[in-house]
Amino acid sequence: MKKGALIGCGFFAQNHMHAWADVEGAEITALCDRDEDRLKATAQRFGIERTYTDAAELLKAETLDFADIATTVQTHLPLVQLVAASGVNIICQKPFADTMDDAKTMTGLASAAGVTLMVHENFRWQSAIRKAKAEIETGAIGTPFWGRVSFRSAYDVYSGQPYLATDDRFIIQDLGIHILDIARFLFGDAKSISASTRRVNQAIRAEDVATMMLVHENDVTSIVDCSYATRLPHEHFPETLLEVDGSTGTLRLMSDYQLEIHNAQGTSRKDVSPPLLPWAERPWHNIQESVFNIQHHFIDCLKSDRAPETSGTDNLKTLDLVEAAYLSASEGNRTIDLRDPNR
Ligand code: NAD
Ligand code: 89V
Repeated sequence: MKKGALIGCGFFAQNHMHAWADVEGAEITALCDRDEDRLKATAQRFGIERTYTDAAELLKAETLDFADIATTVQTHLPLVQLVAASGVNIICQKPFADTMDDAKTMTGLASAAGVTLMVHENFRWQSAIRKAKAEIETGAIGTPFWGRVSFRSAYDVYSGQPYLATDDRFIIQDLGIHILDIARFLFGDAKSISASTRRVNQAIRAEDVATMMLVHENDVTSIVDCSYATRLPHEHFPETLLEVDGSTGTLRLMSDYQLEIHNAQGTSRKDVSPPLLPWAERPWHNIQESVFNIQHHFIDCLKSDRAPETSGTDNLKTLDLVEAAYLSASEGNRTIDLRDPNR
């Protein structure tokens, strides 16, 4: 049994706790939050007796295999520092870091301490996305040459996550990071990116619309677009839609989890809806399922001493896309050569 502690008992951590209860071979034995009310509420909800308001105290007192850091980005570096110094494996929420320097410091600390560090980059773990990727890999549409990964909604994300309305950066750093990661997952690493951003909702601080164009190392061109200002007749938050054109056919992941493949054999359509886990709530159930899937993967990796798919080191490439997208948007959509260290 891998024993873990959750650090940060806020809005999203409740999903982590439900998922941990379902992951075979893992057990959360202690909780930490500097907010006593949140700590107490989560401890009561999940029946956890050992609680701490200070992560250093938690690490001194507990014997752990892993720590699950579910705080917002500002505290990731000090917490990763503390956990790695205790020789404990780490799963850390996205966005991993505010800067590439912080991210590299964290991967360096984990590597020096010999601990596994995985970023909780869960969107690529949604089963609909994985089924789409599996179709591409079977050759159903030939060789992909163009793709679109799209998330457009007018869902009120600000009520659950109020910091999204006041942070200096919004949609690329919070949501685009997932969508860019899916583009990497489907088409591989990118060699260039350009981006444009808009703030449509004047009640928030930063951009709520972003359109990015990537050229991948295999010459696939992809469009990654995100919006929280898009009022559709059918709101499908939090679905990510896909369009992939290949040399012999096309793949579309449409709303309501409809996966369509068109090729010389004809057109087929499959329902790839995620399961509704017993603790999940619509419309969040696809994200909640991906939380279970990624946490399950983390424990598998610990058991088999493998690097996780979304390791800290892997996530540096997704973060680089985020940084380059902001740079491009701030310079009139300039195309950023991701291989150029001087940019
Ligand atoms: P939140 O503010 O609701 O919760 C964070 C909690 O961490 C708070 O209770 C706070 O008191 C606690 N905390 C902060 N610093 C601490 C410290 N040093 N020691 C102990 N406790 C500390 O935030 P949230 O909305 O739950 O978001 C947390 C992270 O999860 C964010 O980075 C967010 O981007 C991410 N998130 C990811 C997804 C996803 O699908 N992957 C969805 C929502 C949120
Ligand atoms: O990932 C996130 O932090 C969330 C959500 C999935 C709603 O975009 O903001």
